[in-house]
Amino acid sequence: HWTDAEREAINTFWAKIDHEEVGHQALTRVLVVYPWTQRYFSTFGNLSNATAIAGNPKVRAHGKRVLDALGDAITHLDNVSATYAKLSQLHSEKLHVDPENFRLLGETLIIVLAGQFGAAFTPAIHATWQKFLAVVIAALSKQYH
Ligand code: ZNH
Repeated sequence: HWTDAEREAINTFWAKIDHEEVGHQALTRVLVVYPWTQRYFSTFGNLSNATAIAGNPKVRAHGKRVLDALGDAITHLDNVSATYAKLSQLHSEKLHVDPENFRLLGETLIIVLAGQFGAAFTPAIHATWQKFLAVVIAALSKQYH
C-alpha cells in the first residue's frame, strides 16, 4: 500500500537523518513534554529536569536505538507488522508501555524533523512520514491483548 513516490519520500528523507541526534532530541522532548513517560525509564538514572534528561547518556543511547529500529521498518516497508512482532510483544508483556505513548513519540519525532529540516520537510514529506509512523504505531500496538 505504498506508492513509488511514498517509498522515495521515506527513503530519501531517511538517508538524511542522523539517528543519534534526532533520536536523542525526540526522546528528550517526550520525557520533558510528557513527564509521566519517565516512569518507564527508572533504570536510566537522573531524569529530574530538562537539563538532566538532555545530558543523560542512557537517554541518548536509547534514542538512537529507537531510530535504528525505525530503520528496520523502513527496510521492511511491506512487512512492518511482522518485523515488529517481537518488539510489540516486548513493549506489551515485559515493558508494559501504554501504546498511547507510541503516538506521543511519533508526534514529537515529526516536530523534531520539522525543526531540523525546516522548509525541506515539505507538506508532501510530512504527509508520507505521518503515514509511515501510523503504520509503525499500529505494528507496535498489535501484540497488545
Ligand atoms: Zn521502546 C526498549 C523501539 C517507543 C519504552 N524500544 C526498546 C528497544 C527498541 C525500542 C528497539 C530495545 C529492545 C530490546 O532490548 O530488544 N520503542 C521503540 C520504537 C518506538 C518505541 C521503534 C516507537 C516508535 N518505547 C517507546 C515508547 C516508550 C518506550 C514511547 C515509553 C514511553 N522501550 C521503552 C523501554 C525500553 C524500550 C522502557 C527498555 C529500555 C531499557 O534499556 O531498559
